Amino acid sequence: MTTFSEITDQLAVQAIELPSWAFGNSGTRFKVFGSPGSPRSVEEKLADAAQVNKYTGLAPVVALHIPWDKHEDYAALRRYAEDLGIKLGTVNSNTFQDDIYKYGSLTNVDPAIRQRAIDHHLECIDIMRETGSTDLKIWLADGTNYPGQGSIRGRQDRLAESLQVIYDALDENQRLVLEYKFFEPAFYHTDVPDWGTSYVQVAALGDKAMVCLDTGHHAPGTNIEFIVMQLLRLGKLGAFDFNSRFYADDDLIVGAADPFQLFRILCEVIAGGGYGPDSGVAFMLDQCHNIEDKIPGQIRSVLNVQEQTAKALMVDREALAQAEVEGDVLGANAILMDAFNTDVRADLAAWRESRGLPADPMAAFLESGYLAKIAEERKGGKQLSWGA
Ligand code: AOS
Ligand code: ZN
Ligand code: ZN
Repeated sequence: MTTFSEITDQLAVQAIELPSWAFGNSGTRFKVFGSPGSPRSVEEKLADAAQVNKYTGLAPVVALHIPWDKHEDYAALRRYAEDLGIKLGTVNSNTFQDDIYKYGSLTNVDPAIRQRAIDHHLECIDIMRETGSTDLKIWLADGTNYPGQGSIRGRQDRLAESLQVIYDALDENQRLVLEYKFFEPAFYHTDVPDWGTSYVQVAALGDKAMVCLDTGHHAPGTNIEFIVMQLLRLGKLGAFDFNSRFYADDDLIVGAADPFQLFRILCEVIAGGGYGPDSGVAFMLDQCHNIEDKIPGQIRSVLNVQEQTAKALMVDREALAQAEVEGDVLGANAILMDAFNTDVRADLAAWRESRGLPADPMAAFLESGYLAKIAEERKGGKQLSWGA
C-alpha cells in the first residue's frame, strides 16, 4: 500500500468549497431551529466560513447563492473575504422561490418568464465578474407533477435554448455547471433528472459547460462512482455538491451516512484525473445543519472528505492493476479494502500539526470560544435562514 508520507503533497493541495447557506439557520418544512449567533449578514456567514478554514486549512473558498447573498458592493465583499483569508467561489443561481416560476423557469412555456429566468442568470454572471468567481452553478426546480401537465419534449427544447443564451454570455474564464436531481420539488418529472440529461445539455453548449454531481440526488442503490468515472471519461465532470443521504435529498454531513461510498467516489476521482487544483473538478459541499452547530458541522464535513481522500490516495494502484490482469477477484478487492480499512487519523493529526494546524480541528474550534462569542455579539437583528 502507498504510505501516508507518500501522499502528503497531494493532500496539501486539497481545497473544499463551503456553501454560504450552510451557516444560516435551516430545517425542514416542519421546523427551522435557530441557533444563537447565527449570521445576520453575508459578512457574518463569511466570517463563520473563515473559521472552518482557519482550523482545517481545507476550505479557502465560499460559494454564494443569489439572491440569498445579494450585496450592494461585491468588490467590497470580495475584499472582506480576502481579508479573512478566503475567496468567493461558485455563484449559485436561484429560480425556485418566486411565484412566477411556479410552472418552470428556463423551461417555462411563457417566453417572458423564460426571459426573466435568463436575466437572473445574466445578473449572476455580472456578479461573478465582480467577485472573481469562475463557476455559475445552475440547479433547476423545473418539472411537472402530473403526466400531461407539460410537454416534456418541449420543455427540454426550451431548456437548451435558454442555456445557450446564458452560456453565450460567459467570459472566457467562466464556466456553467448544470446540476441534476431525480425528483423534488417536482414529482412526476424533473427537467434535468439525471447525469445523462445534464451531459446532453452541456455537451451541446461547449467546452465551458460541465455537469455538477450532487451526491444526494440519486435513487437509492445508484452506483455514483460509476457516474463519476463516466463523466471524467467524457471530460465533463465540473463539480461535486458533496453531502450524504439516508432517504432523499437529506443534505446531511458528507461521509456521515456512508463513508465507504465517499471513499469509492474519491477512488474514481483520483483514478480518473479529477483530483487537484488543475483537474477542473470543484469539490463543493451542499449541506445544511438543521440541529447541529453549523461551523463544527462544516469542520466535520471537510475532515470527512480529507480522511477518505487520504485513504483513496493510499490505494496501491499498481497492485490493483496487476490483480485485475491476473483475474484475482478477491485479491483486488482486498487491496481496495486495505486502504479503506486503514486508520489514517493519527497520521493526519501529526501531519496537521507539522503544518501549524491543530491536530484535532474540531476540539480546537470548540475550545476557541467562538460559538459563545458570536452568541454574545450577534444579538438583535434578523438571523438568516436557508432560503432567506
Ligand atoms: C437542490 O436540491 C440542489 O442541491 C441545489 O444545489 C440547491 O441550490 C442547494 O441545495 C441550495 O439550496
Ligand atoms: Zn446541490
Ligand atoms: Zn439538493
